[in-house]
Amino acid sequence: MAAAIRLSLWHRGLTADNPSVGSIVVRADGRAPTIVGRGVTAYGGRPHAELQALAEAGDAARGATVYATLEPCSHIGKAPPCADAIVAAGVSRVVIATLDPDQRVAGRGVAILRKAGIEVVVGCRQEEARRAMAGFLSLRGRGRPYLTLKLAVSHDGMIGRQGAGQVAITGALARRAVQMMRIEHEAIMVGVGTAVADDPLLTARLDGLEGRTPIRVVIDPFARMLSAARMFDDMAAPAPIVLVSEKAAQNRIDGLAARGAQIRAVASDYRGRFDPREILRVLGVSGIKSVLLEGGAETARRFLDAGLVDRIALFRGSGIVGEAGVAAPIGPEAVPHGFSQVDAAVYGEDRLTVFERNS
Ligand code: AOF
Ligand code: ZN
Repeated sequence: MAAAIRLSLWHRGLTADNPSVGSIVVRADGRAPTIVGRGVTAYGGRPHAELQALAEAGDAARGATVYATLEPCSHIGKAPPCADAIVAAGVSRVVIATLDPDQRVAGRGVAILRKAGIEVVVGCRQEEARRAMAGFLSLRGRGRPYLTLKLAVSHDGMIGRQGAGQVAITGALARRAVQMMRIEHEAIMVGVGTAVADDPLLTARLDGLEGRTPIRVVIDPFARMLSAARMFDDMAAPAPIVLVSEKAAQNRIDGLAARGAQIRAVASDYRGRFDPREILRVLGVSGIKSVLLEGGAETARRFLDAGLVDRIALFRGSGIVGEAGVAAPIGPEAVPHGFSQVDAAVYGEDRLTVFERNS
């Protein structure tokens, strides 16, 4: 299952509204177990992982064990159900990390397998697999994308400097790690304050991965975003989504649309402020499973206060911002309140700590 989970990570961020599932077919035959088939959900979501693993295994699937990071599907989509294909292949045992919350599946995949006399084990490395498809599980299970807050905090607890545009808090290695994080999400989101002050590109700029820029989202109730923003210059990247309220002036909306922005209306209160919950709902309707929130402090604080941040990727730099610093939206304590540490890494002078919200 560990191998199947690693395989599933290959297509993270590339399977549209499908999860990236990993599946392997293993034969023991009284010798050391051997992998005879491997599959990962294809780009765009089809074919599913199990069908590819079975195809590679061919006749060797008969009597073998199939490992799948998600319950094999039972619905008829663009292809017949994976559970039926497993039965037809004569597999004798199926090991599943986690059940599928999709209404069309939800236990029916397991039922098909058991009814055919196949031994089924559920829950193997479940936590790890659930982390690998957190976006899918969130969208299907809660109707909203999984939200990761990325923060880069200086030694003196600041995320930037007032009026200074982008300030380097971390070094080059950590910035590359952020680029990797971006391509594993379907969307990167910033508030309009950051979009105007920093004029960020928010693209994926790693060698060989230039085509992998996720959808960029700007929270902009009054359409204050400048149509000259650099974000609109990259014709190869998906058109940025600008979330506006009914209070936004039509001429400003038109200016952004003319630059290629996808305008989405979000309900707001009488002051034109969005409920962060509504923002995630609207993104979920577009099939976006995971969002990386990149700032600024005010936007981050609002999502934190609403209890909507599922994970925090906290980079701590060694430099000092000093005068006119913008304070981080979380306190100086080692573990943010309500979160637990799940991972840590070192990038040169900088440290990354990853936290998940306590459920
Ligand atoms: C599997 N193996 O590799 C994946 C599964 O739009 P469709 O027909 O592809 O169905 C999408 C649903 O299929 C998705 O919501 C999830 O429940 C399941 N994804 N299932 O057996 C796979 N990616
Ligand atoms: Zn399937």
